[in-house]
Amino acid sequence: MIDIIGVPFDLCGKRLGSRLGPAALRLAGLNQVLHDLHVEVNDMGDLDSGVESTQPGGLRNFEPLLGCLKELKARVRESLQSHSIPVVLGGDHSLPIASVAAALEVYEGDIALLWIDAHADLNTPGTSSTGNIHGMPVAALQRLESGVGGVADVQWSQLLSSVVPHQALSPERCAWYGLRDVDPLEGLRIRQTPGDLAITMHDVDRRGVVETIAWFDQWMKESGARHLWISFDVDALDPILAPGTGTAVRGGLSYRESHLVAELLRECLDARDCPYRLIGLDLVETNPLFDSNNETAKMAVEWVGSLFGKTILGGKSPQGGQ
Ligand SMILES: [Mn+2]
Repeated sequence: MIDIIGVPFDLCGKRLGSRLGPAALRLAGLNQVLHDLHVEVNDMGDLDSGVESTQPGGLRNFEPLLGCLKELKARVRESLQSHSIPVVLGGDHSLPIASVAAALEVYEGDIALLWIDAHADLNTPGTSSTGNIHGMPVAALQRLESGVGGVADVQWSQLLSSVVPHQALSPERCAWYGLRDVDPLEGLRIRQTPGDLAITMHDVDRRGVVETIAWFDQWMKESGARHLWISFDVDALDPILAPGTGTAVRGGLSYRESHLVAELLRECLDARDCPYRLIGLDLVETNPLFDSNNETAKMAVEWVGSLFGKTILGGKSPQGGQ
């Protein structure tokens, strides 16, 4: 069973408009694609997203974000506790602070995170050049220090204490895929963490999807985590094919590469000896205001279909351990 949770919240992103993402993804046929795979889908509708409000000296739109994250976390927790797979439709990429936090709580820290994105989203208020919280979720989940003082520091502490569990996400349980726009201090953080896994577009160019997903599978097995959360930012895709995002960066995954990523992840998950399972998914940063004929949402929906087992001939892939 999959629970679809729409979150039309875009107040912490670079450009407004990803609040239209949940509707665009539904109109692109998300529920039908999953239904055709014989997956039971429970569409829980959309959460309230609040209105713009920023305190002087504070993080942009912190108050509405906090309200939204608390509600999302409760919804994702319920979904996980009922053994469904929550699929969170954003909205901007600040939302996984809540969804992954819920998973950390329910599974008592036994999760790993696969962050498929052009960006590492590992900034803190102190290192961010924009102040947009959608570039800080991985740092929040790891409970990094804010690196600033004043109101913003108080708010960061409030975010960590009220959303992120004390048992934070271990940096050794974070993997990135498709990176190509990483700030210098984010790069430094990633390089200084021995156990994390950062697969960049350079790696994809050089070694291809098959080998890099094999790295990921091996890393998952060595991490010992039994639960996998995937956070998929559509800006991982090449903007020539998927222009509908506020944070487009040229040189992303092609249509074929992105599908191969999803198909191979499904093969890994379906393998008889796979020690981990997929527990949840975010699908974020779809922004129809920058799109052309809803192509980005359609591509994201097809990608989800591949992740949940759609194959060209139907049935399981021959490599899937069946
Ligand atoms: Mn991104």
